Amino acid sequence: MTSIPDLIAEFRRRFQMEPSHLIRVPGRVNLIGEHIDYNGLPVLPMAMEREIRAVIARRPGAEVAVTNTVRRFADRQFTLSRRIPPYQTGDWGNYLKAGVQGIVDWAVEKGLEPDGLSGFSMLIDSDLPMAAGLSSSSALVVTSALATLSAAGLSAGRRELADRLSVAETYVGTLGGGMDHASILLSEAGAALKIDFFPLRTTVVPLPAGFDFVVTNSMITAPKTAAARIGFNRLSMESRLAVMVLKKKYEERTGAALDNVKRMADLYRYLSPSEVLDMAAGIFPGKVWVKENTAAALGLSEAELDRLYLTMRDGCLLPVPEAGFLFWPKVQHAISEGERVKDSVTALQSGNAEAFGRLMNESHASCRDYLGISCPALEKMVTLARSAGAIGSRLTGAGFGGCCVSLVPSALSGRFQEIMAVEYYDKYLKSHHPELYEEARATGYQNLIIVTAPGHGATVRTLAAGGAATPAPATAILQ
Ligand code: NG1
Repeated sequence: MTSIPDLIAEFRRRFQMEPSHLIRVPGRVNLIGEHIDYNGLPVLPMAMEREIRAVIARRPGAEVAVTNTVRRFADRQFTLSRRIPPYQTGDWGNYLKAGVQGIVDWAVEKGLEPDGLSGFSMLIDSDLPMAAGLSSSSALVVTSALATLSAAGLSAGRRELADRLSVAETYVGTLGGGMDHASILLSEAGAALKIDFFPLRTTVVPLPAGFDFVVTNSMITAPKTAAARIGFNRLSMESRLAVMVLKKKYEERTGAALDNVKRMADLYRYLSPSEVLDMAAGIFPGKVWVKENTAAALGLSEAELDRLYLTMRDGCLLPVPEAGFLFWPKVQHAISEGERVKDSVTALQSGNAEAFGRLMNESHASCRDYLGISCPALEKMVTLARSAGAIGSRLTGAGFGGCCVSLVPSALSGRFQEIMAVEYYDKYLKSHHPELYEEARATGYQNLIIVTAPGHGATVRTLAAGGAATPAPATAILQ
């Protein structure tokens, strides 16, 4: 990663101007609680010590010009306006636009005119693996949002930004939840963060002494953009539909109205998790759920079902999977994973690393069996990790590839990393994905096997007048 003085020098070279702010935004690794944030259920991630770094300067007018130290990410330039039109689906610039648009919307809601915001120049650098389930996309959204605030000299609360930016990221077309932005903005160094949603609440959770969290990158890429976003969106759409069917059936049976129920967590205001599971067991299994019977169960026409639940932001319809909607496994995962997060917090608060490790393993099995988001490479990785000494190992993030996180006794950590290097990269990857093996060698194993302590949330610092290389103390841009 480029040092901060070099990044500042590079900014001057590329833009011929002095930078005013340094923005640092970490990635996150989710320890447990996968694919349930959009169900409103709690999650337990920690911020990583890998991050995006950006230096920026305000520029006159409304142009936003962004350049990346990695040339693969072509320069992007666009105009800040009330409605910023997106680039083509899949363009990295959409994450930048999502962050800027998020602040424009926030400003308008606060009664500020978008004219009060300003364009900016930004140079980005990162040592955070991309498309690997470590939240590089949300880190980019947060970076561009903080740049927009900094250029305008505005300040915002971390919590309100986390809420705002999780909605803002849907600009790129994914129906994700709020875990990433909350973890990135609200984490405290040295601990994990339990995050509850609607309303957003956080609890600092201690991590066991004498253990390392080792993140290993399978090299199978897990992008959420383009075609892969259909796979991701289908998971959140099926969960949402399943909840609506449960709500409707309950109302029909009892005659009671369940108000404001949109997500699994909302049902828990009326029913316990095991009551929801029992009810779901009586409704979903043994039937193929297609548009016709799903629409009928909800009292909708198929056209209404399409419009209300199956239309993505770009207007495309989510296809119905060949086997029909898989409501029952989604419900089983969401309910059990939510309970595992609660049990994990209890285990960690009482220093029971073994119990937490078991819950990590159970979470992995649930992600694989109920959500279908594992793949042969991830299965190989967790199996190797457990036999190399991890007391818990699971895929982390959106899945379909990306990374695993393993809980490893510190005394075994060095040996664990050597075994993973040889057994996964040099043997498995080389024989099963030779092209990825070459890429792994070029990337360097130190960027693929990452031991990370829990890091702190994003920071914005002003750079001393004249662009002195030493950042001045944190400003109040983030409160
Ligand atoms: P990653 O791992 O960054 O692709 C995505 C979602 C999260 C969460 C996880 C799965 C976004 C921005 N991120 O994260 O909200 O649903 O998948 O637990 O949509």
